[in-house]
Amino acid sequence: MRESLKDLLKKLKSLEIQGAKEIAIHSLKFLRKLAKEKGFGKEFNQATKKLARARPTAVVLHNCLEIIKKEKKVEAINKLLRKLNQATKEIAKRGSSLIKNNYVIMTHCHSGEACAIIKQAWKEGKKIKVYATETRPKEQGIKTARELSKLGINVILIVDDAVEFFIKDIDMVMVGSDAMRKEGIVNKIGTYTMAVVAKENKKPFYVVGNTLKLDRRKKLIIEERDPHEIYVEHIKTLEIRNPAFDVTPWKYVKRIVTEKGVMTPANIKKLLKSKTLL
Ligand code: RUB
Repeated sequence: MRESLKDLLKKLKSLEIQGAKEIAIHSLKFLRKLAKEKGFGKEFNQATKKLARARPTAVVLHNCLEIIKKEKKVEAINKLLRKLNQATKEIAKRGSSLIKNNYVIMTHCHSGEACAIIKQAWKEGKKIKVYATETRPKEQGIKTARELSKLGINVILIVDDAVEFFIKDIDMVMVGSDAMRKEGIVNKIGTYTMAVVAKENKKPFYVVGNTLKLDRRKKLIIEERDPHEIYVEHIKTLEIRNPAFDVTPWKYVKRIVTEKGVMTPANIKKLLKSKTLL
């Protein structure tokens, strides 16, 4: 039986399904089933709108929907799913070449693509160590720490505020991305701080992202989440803000690992000017 749209939206909004790529993959699989049963009509359009709104900053799904809207074919969805999975494999190989034996890597939140690189380096026999930030308030960094340490990788889980404390111990920062825009890299809140701390300490800051993360939307959309994720007590004069993402300016980024190669910020800015989505 097909999972209901309501259930999928709940999983997306609660972060049971999280990370730009997974958000797109789960949504595409849902839409594929819907299209097979009901075609690309009104119900399909309504579902795409709701899914796109669930996590608006992550641009992969948005880009995929633009392609599907033009092609209106199940094969277009299949092609995108294949493309996303193939991209991760390419990214893992290309990114792993940046990791030397005995490297210490710092990462933030849970990025499937950044984890794929770290796992690949481990698989290639490199001895590595990973600092993973807890990632307040929803603690996706614990997912990263569990996933990598269960493979046997030495992971050190730290609170977000300990980035500066440990930065001297690391060789590189490797984080994922929700969107790559002209303004910079959009990723989990705290990424910008990590980038500044890295720069201050002359540590290279690498970003990972498949090319469906190129964000040519005019408006930068930063999702603001439920304040209750931070604190629940209601006090009249207490305001709680919970932005989920920030934008790291390009000047902090050393290289971006994409499925098409390890790129400079200038390469990405050039790609952003071209219109082709794939
Ligand atoms: C996840 C996050 C990830 C990017 C990239 O935020 O910021 O770094 O989405 O993930 P959230 P991936 O947990 O709020 O979705 O590499 O898996 O596409």
